[in-house]
Amino acid sequence: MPFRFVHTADIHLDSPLRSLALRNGELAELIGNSTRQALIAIVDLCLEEQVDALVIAGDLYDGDQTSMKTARFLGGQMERLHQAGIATYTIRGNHDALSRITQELVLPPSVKIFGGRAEVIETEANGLAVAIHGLSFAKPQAPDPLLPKYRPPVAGAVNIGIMHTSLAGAPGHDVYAPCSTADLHAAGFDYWALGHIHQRTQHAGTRTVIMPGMPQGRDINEAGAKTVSLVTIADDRSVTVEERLTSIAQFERIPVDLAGLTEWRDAAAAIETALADQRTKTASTHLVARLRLTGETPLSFRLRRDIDLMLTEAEQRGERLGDTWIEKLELDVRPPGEAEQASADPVIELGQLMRSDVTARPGFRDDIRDMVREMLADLPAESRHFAGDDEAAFDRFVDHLLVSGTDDITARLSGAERDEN
Ligand SMILES: [Mn+2]
Repeated sequence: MPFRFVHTADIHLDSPLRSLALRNGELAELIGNSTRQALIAIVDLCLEEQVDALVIAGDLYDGDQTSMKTARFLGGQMERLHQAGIATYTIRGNHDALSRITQELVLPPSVKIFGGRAEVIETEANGLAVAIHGLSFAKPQAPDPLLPKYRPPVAGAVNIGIMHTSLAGAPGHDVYAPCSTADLHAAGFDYWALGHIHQRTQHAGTRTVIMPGMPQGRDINEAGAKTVSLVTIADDRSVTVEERLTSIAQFERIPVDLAGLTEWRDAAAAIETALADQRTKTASTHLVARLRLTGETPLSFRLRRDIDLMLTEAEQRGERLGDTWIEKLELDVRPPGEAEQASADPVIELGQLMRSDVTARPGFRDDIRDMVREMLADLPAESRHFAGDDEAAFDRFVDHLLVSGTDDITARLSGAERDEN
């Protein structure tokens, strides 16, 4: 009889909303509740598939400020597994290393939380000997490799390792329990249940090494459908992995080309077509769209001036499609043939002057940079990434502000002039 389990990580339960753009109360509630929905979906899957165990490879919680409400919710879900005779194996990652709620909350005895020293739990499922190895982060930082601390594989058993790791790491990101996938393949374990990186990857090699990604994205930078692994280890120790959908809502970037369109209603129709197209490709119940309007169109001025109206149009069409939300509407549209019109239209000429001359002046740029820095300082540290994480990215962000600010002023001037006609 095979040993079957569900492997997930990085649920970040009750993570606070990270997108300042979620001004729609209903949408904010949907996203705010989505990590809980994902955990419910994971437990449902465990029950439906009658698996032997649930494996959570760290960052179950989002931080040490996690409330007792979150803990009670978690306890209730663990209880459902316990009642069904399904064991839970979990480790702590960088986000839940210091969480006190796991100590304060009495979880069912079927839940094993590995400690800061490597341990191996030997169990038997359906006649197959299984050894489950785990090690928790004792602190939020883990700059040294943890693999050497794991116990050796148990002879004659199926060996499953649970580890929270940034693997080889990525430039600009902190390193957590660094480790090469080659070393994991060579460690003598049958399956490595990894966590930490939010994007799913199966690392090819002699053994099965999987970073499942998070089961529910929390903002546009965590776009796409999210899943967990349903794993079956047969008596001959062959491993079969199925990917199962868990995200209740999925973020998607949707480009909409408005090139050549002259009528407002045609632009709204183009948005509806793009939304409907993405809706059919979306596996999760809810689609949360970031629309980006592009192209040369005479509507450019009106779109910049009346973006709130077009947002309402898009929201209405999303409602009509069902379970389709607009997270943000971005504008990257230009008036057609700007160059030829320049001499004829003083507003366009002024716009070009601002872009080529005023915004390029060092004193002006420095003032804008200082203003942006001041505003960033007022935001929580974790919300500042949008303005770039290094000097070059910050400069690009300021460039973008100068260009879009110039376009906005030009649009307003042009709109004011037209209103008088
Ligand atoms: Mn992590």
